[in-house]
Amino acid sequence: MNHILLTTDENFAQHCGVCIVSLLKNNPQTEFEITVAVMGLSQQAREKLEQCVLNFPNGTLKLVDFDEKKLEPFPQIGAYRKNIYLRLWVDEFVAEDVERVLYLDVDTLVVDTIDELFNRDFDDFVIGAVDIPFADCHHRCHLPLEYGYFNSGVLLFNIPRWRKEHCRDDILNFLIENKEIATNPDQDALNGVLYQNRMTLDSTYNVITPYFRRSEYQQLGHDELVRIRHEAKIVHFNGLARPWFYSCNHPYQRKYFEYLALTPWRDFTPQDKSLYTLLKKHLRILLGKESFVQLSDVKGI
Ligand SMILES: [Mn+2]
Repeated sequence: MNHILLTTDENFAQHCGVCIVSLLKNNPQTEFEITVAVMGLSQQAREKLEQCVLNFPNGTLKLVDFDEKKLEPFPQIGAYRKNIYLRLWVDEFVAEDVERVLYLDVDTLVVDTIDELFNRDFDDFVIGAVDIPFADCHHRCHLPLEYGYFNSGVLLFNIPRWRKEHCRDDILNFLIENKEIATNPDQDALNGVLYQNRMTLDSTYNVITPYFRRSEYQQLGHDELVRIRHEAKIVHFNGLARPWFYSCNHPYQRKYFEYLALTPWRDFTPQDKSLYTLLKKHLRILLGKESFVQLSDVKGI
């Protein structure tokens, strides 16, 4: 049994459901116990999330209510809401004997098999995560230059070590000491505390938005960019590239709606959908002004 953690509030429940469906649909040979830690979620949204797993024999869902009081000592930084810290309680959301948990941001889609993450040797690490190329956060986060800086949207947790080494307490201390500089709060703190105990996962496990822009990450080289786009396993709609906005031209927007159709939120209509945005969306592509590559370019279809 493989364990997955997601966290959501009412606003992101739909995206959480889409992410769950994408995971189960693309990993039919793997069984998952999915824990969703929630804060202030309506009964209606709870029922919808539960319905998301019903058509899949390979997934069970457990909703856990998070006690907001636990967040009190954590600083509120910038525009970030404190619910970004929920993932840090990963060890409390799963049973005592669980050793490995994959945390997924709800703005991700699982688009391929990921069972390899659960089978690889991981004992020497506390966490597994994907590098952000050319991240310029080392000075800000007091990181030695030889270590990469990882994105916190996809995290593989070694639960016994996370628990034993009191990582959550260390992260809280880091945040209290560095609240002026930790402008990506949870991500900076995870990097700041765990950089020496992190397994670097291949970029295909957290393909962030810039990989799909025509003009970004060119320094990685054409072959590497094409490899990561083609072999993407987890796509992360980070930054402003939200597929639930109609005007977004991220190549995986189509996939978002494909999985959305398998959830109780299937009747969702993007707020910005209009004749104007429809024309603009397609004209951008026709006129060669779109910064995103197309899914046909990515997958050769
Ligand atoms: Mn995210």
